[in-house]
Amino acid sequence: MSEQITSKLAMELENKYGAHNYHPLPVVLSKGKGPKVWDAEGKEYFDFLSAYSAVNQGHCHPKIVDAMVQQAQTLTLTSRAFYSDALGVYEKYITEYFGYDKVLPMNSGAEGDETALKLTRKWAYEKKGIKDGQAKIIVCENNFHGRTITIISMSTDPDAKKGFGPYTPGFIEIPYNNLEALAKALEDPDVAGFLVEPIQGEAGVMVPDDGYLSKAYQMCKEKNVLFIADEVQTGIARTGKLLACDHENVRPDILILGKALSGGAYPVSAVLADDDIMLTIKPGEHGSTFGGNPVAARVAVAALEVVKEEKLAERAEKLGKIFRDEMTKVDSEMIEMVRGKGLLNAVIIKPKNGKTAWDVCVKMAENGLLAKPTHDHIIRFAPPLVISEEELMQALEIIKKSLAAFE
Ligand code: IF1
Repeated sequence: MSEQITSKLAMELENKYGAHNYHPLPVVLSKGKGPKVWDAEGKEYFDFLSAYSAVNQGHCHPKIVDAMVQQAQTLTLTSRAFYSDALGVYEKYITEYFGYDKVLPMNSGAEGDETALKLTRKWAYEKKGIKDGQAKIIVCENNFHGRTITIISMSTDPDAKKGFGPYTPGFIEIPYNNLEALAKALEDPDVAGFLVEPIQGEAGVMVPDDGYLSKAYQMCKEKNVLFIADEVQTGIARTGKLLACDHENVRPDILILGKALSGGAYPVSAVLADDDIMLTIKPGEHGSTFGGNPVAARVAVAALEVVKEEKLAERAEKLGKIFRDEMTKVDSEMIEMVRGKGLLNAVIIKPKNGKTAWDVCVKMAENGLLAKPTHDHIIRFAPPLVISEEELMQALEIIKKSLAAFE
């Protein structure tokens, strides 16, 4: 039985017994439904973080929860030592949904990225003919792909990286949204892949110039280099299209998905590619105990169905425009810039009288809206895509009222 505890006690417990690898806002959540969450004392909030875009389908979506509960009561885990009657059904569904020959199921986003890196290296040696151990992968400055040692090895963020060496070699870092730098890096014949976020989330919702992704893709093709898209955060309708790459009609050679692939119900990630890439990994060369388990498989199918049935990409597109329009009209000295795509948006905050983005977030929480600052001066606004227009307008009122408190 779960015991009911106060917010104060919940925070004390986490501080005392949990590692201090996070600095959460002082809000203790105990319930969620659609775009809203409630704290331990019953106070209601709009959730404008959506667990970093994992909860695109809204909290506790009944269809996803049903799929999860039903499968959990039937069979939860087989390992991949055996077949299951859920996995193949999911694999057929997701590959047809995104238009790839094959999928490799994993659990976390970081594992998805790791899988893509291994796949790229294997392809480099078996198909491209790069000498064993020499393959290089181009990545972008200010990237965020997760927390494993190899992934932080390609990070340029000192907080993520410092103190965790030695690092994995084999990466070339170039500035994001810079095609000249990419062209130069692509001159190296040992380059096997270019790994890129279509919009950089952690960097503060950095939207590249129109044409960046499609030109980068073409340039990779000319050099027989794999274009690898990390759509862990941007994928699954968040930016107003099913994939952020769809805005430029780019079909990545390797596509990495996570987060909203489960609607936030379960850790589910996936790597999609065609046979000539995916089949370079043979039995015994990669895997995971939980990857593709029956619950994950059923949950992911339900989560993807919800995206189509409820037209979440179209909703994100429409509501995102309203959000940016309304925010741009707000008369506050603290708003330096509003940017984003679909319902993945950020507001750059100019500190005022010592008050920063953190203080704005604390004030918004008081007023019933949760968002989290990133890099001290940026607030990300990314509600569940099921939010209604009326609710969005209510949320905007809370944001305006909170900013006004600092005038
Ligand atoms: C944390 C940020 C978001 C991601 C992309 C892979 C992963 C992520 C593009 C790894 C994860 C997270 C993880 C979360 C904070 C969060 C985040 F602020 F750090 F950058 F979303 F914006 N690729 N993003 O954004 O996925 O292994 O976590 O499932 O607390 O580290 P994961």
